Amino acid sequence: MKYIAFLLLFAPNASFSQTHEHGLGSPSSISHTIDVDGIMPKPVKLTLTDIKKLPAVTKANVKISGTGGMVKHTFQTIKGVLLKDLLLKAGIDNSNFKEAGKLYIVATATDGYKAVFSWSEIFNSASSLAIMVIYEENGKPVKDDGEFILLSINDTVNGIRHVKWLSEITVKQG
Ligand SMILES: Nc1nc2c(c(=O)[nH]1)N[C@H]1C(S)=C(S)[C@@H](COP(=O)(O)O)O[C@H]1N2
Ligand SMILES: [Mo]
Repeated sequence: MKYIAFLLLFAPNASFSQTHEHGLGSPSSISHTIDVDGIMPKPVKLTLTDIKKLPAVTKANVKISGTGGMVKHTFQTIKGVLLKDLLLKAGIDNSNFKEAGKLYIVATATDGYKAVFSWSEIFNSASSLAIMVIYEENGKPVKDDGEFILLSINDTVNGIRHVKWLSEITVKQG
C-alpha cells in the first residue's frame, strides 16, 4: 500500500518530465532574462534590451557538432555578446589574477542543462572571443531554442557547451 502511494505521488510528475539531451523534447520554458549572479559585486538580471546595449558580435557560418562530430546545426549568421562582457556588466572583479583564477562560471538553462567555464578560458585564452551568448540567428530573434543561446564555438564538439534556453550565469569559486 505504501508502495502504491509512492507511485501515485511521482507518476504524474514523471509523465511531464522532458529531456532535451538529443534535441527531441518539446520546447523548454523560455526565459526572457539572464541572471548574472553568484560571487559578483553587482548581480544583474538582464533583458534583451539591456543585452543589446553591450558591444554586439556577429559571426557567419557557425557549425554546431554533436558527440561523434556530426554537424547538427549550421547558423548562417549569428549576433550576440561575448560572455566576458556579460560578466563585466555584473562587475566581475578581474583586478587580482590569483583570485580571479579561482573562479568558474556555470551557465544554466530552464530545462536544467548546464555547462561550465573557467575564468581563465573566458578572459585569458584564444577562445575568449568565441564564447558568446547569441540573441539573433539569420537576422531574426532566436526563438525556437529560447531567447538566448550560449555558444562555445571553438570547442572540438561544440554541441556540448551549446546551451539553449539559457537563463542564468553563476560565478563560483573553485
Ligand atoms: N538547454 C539545453 N541545451 C542543450 C541540450 C539540452 O538538452 N538542453 N542538448 C545539447 C546537446 S546534447 C547537443 S548535441 C546540442 C545540439 O542541439 P540541437 O541539435 O538541438 O541543435 O545542444 C545542446 N544544448
Ligand atoms: Mo548531443
